[in-house]
Amino acid sequence: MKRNEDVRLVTGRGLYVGDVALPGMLYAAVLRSTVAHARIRKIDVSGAERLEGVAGVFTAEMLGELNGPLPPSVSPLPQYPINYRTHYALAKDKVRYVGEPVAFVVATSPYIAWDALELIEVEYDPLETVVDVEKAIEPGAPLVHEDLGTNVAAEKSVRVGDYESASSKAAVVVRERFVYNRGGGQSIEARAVAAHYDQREGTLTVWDSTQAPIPIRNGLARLLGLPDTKVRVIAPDVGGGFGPKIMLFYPEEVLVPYAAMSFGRPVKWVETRREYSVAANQERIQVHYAEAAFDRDGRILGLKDHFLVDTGAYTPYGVMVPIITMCTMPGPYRIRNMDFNFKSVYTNKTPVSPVRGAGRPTAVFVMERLMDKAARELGMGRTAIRRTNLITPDEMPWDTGLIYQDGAPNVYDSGNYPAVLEKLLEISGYERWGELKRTLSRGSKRIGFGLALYVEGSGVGPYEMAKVKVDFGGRVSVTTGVGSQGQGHFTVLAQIAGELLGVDPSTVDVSVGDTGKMEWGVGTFASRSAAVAAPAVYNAAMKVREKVIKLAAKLLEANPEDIVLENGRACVRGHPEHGLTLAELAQKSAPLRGTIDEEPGLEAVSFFSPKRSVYASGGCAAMVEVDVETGAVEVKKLWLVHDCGHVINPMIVEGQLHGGIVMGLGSVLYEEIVHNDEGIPLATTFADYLIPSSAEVGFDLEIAHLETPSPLNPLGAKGVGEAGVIPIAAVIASAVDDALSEFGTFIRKSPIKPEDVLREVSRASGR
Ligand code: MCN
Repeated sequence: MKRNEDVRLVTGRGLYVGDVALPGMLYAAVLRSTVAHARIRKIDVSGAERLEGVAGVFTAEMLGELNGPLPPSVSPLPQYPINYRTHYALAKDKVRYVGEPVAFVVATSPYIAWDALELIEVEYDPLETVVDVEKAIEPGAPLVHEDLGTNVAAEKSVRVGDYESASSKAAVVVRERFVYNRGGGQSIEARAVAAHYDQREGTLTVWDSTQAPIPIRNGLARLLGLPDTKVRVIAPDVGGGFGPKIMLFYPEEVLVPYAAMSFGRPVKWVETRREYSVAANQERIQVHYAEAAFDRDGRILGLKDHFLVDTGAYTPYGVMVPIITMCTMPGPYRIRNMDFNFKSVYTNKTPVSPVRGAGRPTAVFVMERLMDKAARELGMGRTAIRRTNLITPDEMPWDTGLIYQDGAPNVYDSGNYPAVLEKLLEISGYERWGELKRTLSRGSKRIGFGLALYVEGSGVGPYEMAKVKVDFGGRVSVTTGVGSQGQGHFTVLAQIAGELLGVDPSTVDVSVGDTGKMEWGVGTFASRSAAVAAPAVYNAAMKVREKVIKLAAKLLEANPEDIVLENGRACVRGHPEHGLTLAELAQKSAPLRGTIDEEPGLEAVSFFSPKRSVYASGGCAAMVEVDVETGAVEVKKLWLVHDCGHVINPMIVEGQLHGGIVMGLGSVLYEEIVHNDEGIPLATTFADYLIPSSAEVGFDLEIAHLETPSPLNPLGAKGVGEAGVIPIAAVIASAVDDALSEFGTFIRKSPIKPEDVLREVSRASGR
């Protein structure tokens, strides 16, 4: 089936926040810090206030009760304590990164608002900056938050089994320092917020390009002192999220509604691309000191990984990223002894929160690099060492012994990792890798093959809710809180309700991300809509189905077991002419006269709350060409085997994997957020921050699916939205090393830029 949302979107009928236009609207612009670390001595807004068309200028002092730290986006887990520090809506006393909001201007046009920013004078007393995460934990490093006395926001040690004793018996211990650098999620639409306060009704309506409208509504109501029935947050069409739009709150998400209430006029703020490059959260940046111990046959005896996560200036998302990294490290391997330690470290940079993959690409990069290195040292094949260590289906459910981001045990619910590996070798023509490497390498160009395996905890709870309804015209509708940023929810959720109620899914209306229609839910992140929101739709649709069948059986004088729902009708099995349309049944369920036995209407609300996360898995192989003279890496072919349990919509799943893979390639080959020693970001446009274009993704891509249904939800589904991105850095590093095997290189860093390749070749070959 085609995607239900596409005709509307490709014919320009989408509604993005930028499209929201209301009479009397004012426009906002944000003055951002141009320095990474400084005390604010003075802010003079008088020049801006005098500019014609400026309605008002805010600084921290003018925000009254809002002049305090914003609430964190996630509640702390008792197992993982943290010294939270979150943004103020506007910086007070001190700025801690380039891009931090300092003042907020509201004017009659966006151009006047931007002009006014130039008239605001800020005097900064510069402070020493701390940019590098390893230097940030050294004694005497400048402190991002002086009151803490340290830059360490959180430190956690976790032990499973006894690594020291296991490694003392090892034949080989491989050790490395790995660095995965900073990157972001680049949605086509940057962030945007519009708000309107209706003074007569006392209601606040906010349009927000967010992945989590319901938590934003709940938080805004509390912050602004309104009952939550008076606050409606709508995430209309959202032009991509990729993680950074899952904040509760960004400063602008508070400032725009506050300004709308202060002026009694609608206010809109639309972020520029350049602002996004410093003000939208980023991720990835970690440094790992990792080692793994193996016996002579290549069996893993234990894994040790002490790592640093650069969390930037604040910790809005707590320690979710390092927890996910840690829990992704063991991957599909049978590892009984583990020793982890992570530190989440403040630096003078844009804050970190999950970006598609959320700490997993780093974990897979580190783990798979260790596997490759061990294979090399043991003289084993990269495939053989993996095969030796894979958890088998009869060992499921497999408890890693760790505690996951939802506070529940990190237990793999299902999966068939040996089958993933064998399928990957089959579709990638593994037996011919050596021959192709020899025959296709020529001149300065070397061909190499890589492989990487992974397990991905997806579909975290706590719950989602859905409403399914058949209206008097027989139209089926689904309402859920989880917004779509492009994932295809308008199609997949329609499919689930349509199939259970016997109607064509393309006729099912799906409404997402509007607290005026659905008040309960959490949001679109952690690849959870298939595993959490879709089961809620399933539960609600099942309730409606039962109601339809019961009513039809009564009216048709038949047994409920004999009622079938198809083509928008409820009929007696074998007698399609003996039936009623859903429209007729809906009308009869809520008549204008007489009495009824049940609640009126063919409508039901239900929820789904998973006990734990569900664990998807996959394997990726790549063929690359590396030019040893220029250092350029070109992907020639990529194969991915993925298991997200029952695939609800194959086309959408395939599209999600394609998108993820391309994002992964950006992360490992092109994208890097670089800062100089003063904390000034050096790549703030797409001329400097390279994202893959169609020229870079013209390679062959083959995807195969395995389906081991999850026992933890009624659809057997596991997540896929982040899956493509997760193995890419690992697989490309493995392939680059293979291509450069004559030099004996070992890639320890992502991204792998041409200069890294050349440096690695010279280092390894002693040139
Ligand atoms: N699906 C399916 N069968 C499965 C699993 C999923 O048909 N077994 C479908 C789902 O119904 C949904 C899509 O595949 O339509 C992705 O499902 P899921 O893995 O549950 O992920 P979410 O819908 O929760 O989306 C979140 C995920 C994340 S965390 C990021 S980041 C991300 C991503 O999705 N951001 C995206 N994919 C994105 N795709 C687009 N176009 N834009 C983004 O911002």
